[in-house]
Amino acid sequence: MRRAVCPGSYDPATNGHLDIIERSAQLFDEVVVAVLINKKKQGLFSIEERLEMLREATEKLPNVRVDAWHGLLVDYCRQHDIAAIAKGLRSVSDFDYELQMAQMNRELSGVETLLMSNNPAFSFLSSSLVKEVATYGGDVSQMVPEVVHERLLAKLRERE
Ligand code: COD
Repeated sequence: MRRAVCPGSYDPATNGHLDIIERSAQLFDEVVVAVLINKKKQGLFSIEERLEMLREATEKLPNVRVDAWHGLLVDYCRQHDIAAIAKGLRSVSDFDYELQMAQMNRELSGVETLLMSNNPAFSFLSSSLVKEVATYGGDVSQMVPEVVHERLLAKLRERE
């Protein structure tokens, strides 16, 4: 079975993330969307909330599952027999960092990285910009899955 992982912080998932997940699901038999836990970074959403939103946003994709991991991504790949890391590239600035991580991960474990050119319609999207725009009342409904939009508005109301 050909398995890939789509790793990220997903705080929260955007339509750019979903595009890469859907395209990966067409290329691989199974895709794991892995929320990487960074204990040094306090996110807006808890890990459990991110997992719930991702599960709902990907429920129509039968070969996609969602998981969380703390530690090196390559250790997750080894433990789950995953041969490829699938990611999206938005820009040249993404490329430098993604290439460095791809080379490091290959050196550590032999796991290959597939860098997919992103859909230009989502080039400007990042979780942090979406949060910032929503915080100041901007409309992000077309930039994130519906479940994320609802949870984001609720979270921001809670914080008021
Ligand atoms: N369009 C297309 N793709 C997108 C878009 C978009 N608009 N936005 C994001 N993506 C894709 C990119 O491929 C990105 O890499 C991925 O989604 C995740 O994005 P984020 O912002 O949710 O997550 P990051 O960038 O914070 O994730 C970094 C990782 C968690 C993947 C990385 O830090 C990691 O692997 N950490 C685990 C520890 C480890 O192994 N470290 C050593 C690395 S060599």
